Amino acid sequence: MLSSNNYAYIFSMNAQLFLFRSRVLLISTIFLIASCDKGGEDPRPLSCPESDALNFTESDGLVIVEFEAVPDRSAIGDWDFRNDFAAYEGEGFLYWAGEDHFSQPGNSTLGYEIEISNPGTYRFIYSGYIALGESTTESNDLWLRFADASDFYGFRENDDSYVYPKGTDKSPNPEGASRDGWLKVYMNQLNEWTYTAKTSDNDAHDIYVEFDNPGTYLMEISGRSEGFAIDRAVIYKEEGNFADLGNRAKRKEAFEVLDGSDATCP
Ligand SMILES: [Ca+2]
Repeated sequence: MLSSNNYAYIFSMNAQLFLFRSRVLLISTIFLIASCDKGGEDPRPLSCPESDALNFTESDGLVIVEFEAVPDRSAIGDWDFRNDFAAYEGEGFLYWAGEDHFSQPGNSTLGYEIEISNPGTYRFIYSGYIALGESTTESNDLWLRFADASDFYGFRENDDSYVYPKGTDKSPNPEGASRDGWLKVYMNQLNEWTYTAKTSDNDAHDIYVEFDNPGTYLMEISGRSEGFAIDRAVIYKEEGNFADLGNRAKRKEAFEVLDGSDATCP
């Protein structure tokens, strides 16, 4: 038979267990609410699968475009949708499986609409990967054009040098290939996705695009070097967290913040 002391002990144990369970429940509830809050922030699909157009929106001076976010992956010409190597963002990446088109842009052109609400000067970089061979100067570029932007050019800060695409009646033009408003955009890093983008051969300039007014602008890419893979484009104002990203280490550190973040679909 249990004495009153035993009952008191059992009651005490039950009370402590209840208290413990209550605390667990409270912590779980707080966690759940926090999770729901995070999920409730206007969730965006990672690659806009239901979007009719390739439309991305700028927010706080930043646009993230997943190159694989195309409405129909079976209709992208000589680009291959892939997700079979390395740590990519979104659902995968595009790989140029066509021939080299070193002097002729416009092959398997893909267009991505970008909705800009904060006009100004934006820098363009992509996450690219040399996915064929082991040369830092082959399978390392694509063609890029912003035909309806207010301006589109290469710029190098240390000597205040500008280069404009051929076919735009602006000069000087980049060294090497350029045509019909397109810039050849290259990188030179092996064995990893690298955020960068340069134009003008042996004369590296960063890539900039100017949007003078709010509106929707078209970014086009087309294939240039067989074996080059592209994961995402980041188009951003060089302000705040994205100021002073001159070298690869700084870019890598800054853009780790964007790892796992969604493409900025509408
Ligand atoms: Ca991607």
